[in-house]
Amino acid sequence: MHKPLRIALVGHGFMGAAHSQAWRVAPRFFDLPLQPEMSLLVGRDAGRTAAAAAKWGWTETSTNWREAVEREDIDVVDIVTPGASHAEIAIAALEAGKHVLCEKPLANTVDEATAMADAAARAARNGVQAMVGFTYRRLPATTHARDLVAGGAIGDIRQVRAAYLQDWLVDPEAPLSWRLEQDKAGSGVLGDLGAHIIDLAQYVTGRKLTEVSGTLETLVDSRPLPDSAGADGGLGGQRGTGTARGAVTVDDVALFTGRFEDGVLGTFEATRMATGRKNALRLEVSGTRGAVSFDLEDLNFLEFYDFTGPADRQGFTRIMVTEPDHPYVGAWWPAGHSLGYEHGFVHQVTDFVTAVAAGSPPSPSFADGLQVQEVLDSVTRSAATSSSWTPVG
Ligand code: SOE
Repeated sequence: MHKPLRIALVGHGFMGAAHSQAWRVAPRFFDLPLQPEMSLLVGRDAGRTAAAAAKWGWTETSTNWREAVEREDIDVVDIVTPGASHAEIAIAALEAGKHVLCEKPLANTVDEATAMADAAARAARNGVQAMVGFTYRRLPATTHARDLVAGGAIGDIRQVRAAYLQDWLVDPEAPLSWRLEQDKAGSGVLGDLGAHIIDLAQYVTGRKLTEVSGTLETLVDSRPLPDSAGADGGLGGQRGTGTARGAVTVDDVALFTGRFEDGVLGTFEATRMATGRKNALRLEVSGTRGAVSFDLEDLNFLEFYDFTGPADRQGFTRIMVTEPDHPYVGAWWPAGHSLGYEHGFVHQVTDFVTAVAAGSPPSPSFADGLQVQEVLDSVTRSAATSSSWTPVG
């Protein structure tokens, strides 16, 4: 039996469920070097927190996140609250010597993200680890895409196309939620979905964005209030029965062009207005020898184009990334037995626990999260000033 790793999860909405499932399942499929224990679930409302704890299997509950930070019998603080509280909780936890896993985007502002990255750097000197949850890096197909690109399979990168398309705001009567309020979420679709494609494009290409030029748009600026606080920011959901409306204070469409450090151009589109697209994160990287193309709505596949083969046999090959040799797959089912959305979260905690046990910095680090925050901030500044190219950082 491995040494226990006692986890406190702060938050229990959509991401709380995804992380809870990951903590529960990871040690059953992966041979983890430490044994995660689901010790404490923290939420603002005692009744709802207790119900979530019973559903997901957390031993104790609290309505005060400081308990997670102060208790000696907690090793990891996992943060899945709206972005506005990430910095305060993460910094306090790191200063108390807790390892921290924090949902993306790392924070709501560059200043907060900088303070978090500084706290993580200080904590690292004492063997305390911090990681930001860019989950989509940890799907077998995206990791395989990264490996193919790094191994030269597509040659020199010529162009990048990234999009994250959802449609839950197409209906002007879809209710308000915290994701649409700037004081809680920081930004709208840019930070929520744009952050994912920025991270994934940089991860798969192995290159950082250095300048951007963008536009942000709020197409529906007020929405009906939901009936109860229970509608905690799930995507879409039912509108309330009353007539009261609240202001939407963030963007619902974000478009930008980015230049990577070696001059390669990319286009980025993040939207909740893409009618019919439910959760379509798409990334295509074109190179001199080939291309890779991924779509989250078809996540067991990676398309690969080999530009070096005979011309009469060229075409995108749909690689089914479900063989035991593919990243992460060997721990799951027999070959060809597909994986789903939640597996990325299981892989995330697996990699996190492995890094904590090894005493080595996990990736993506808080410094990586800060760099994504700088890209988001540059897009916002570019949009606000209508300037063509705005440097990152
Ligand atoms: C969490 O990783 C997250 O980014 C959510 O916040 C988005 O809204 C979701 O649709 C994709 O995942």
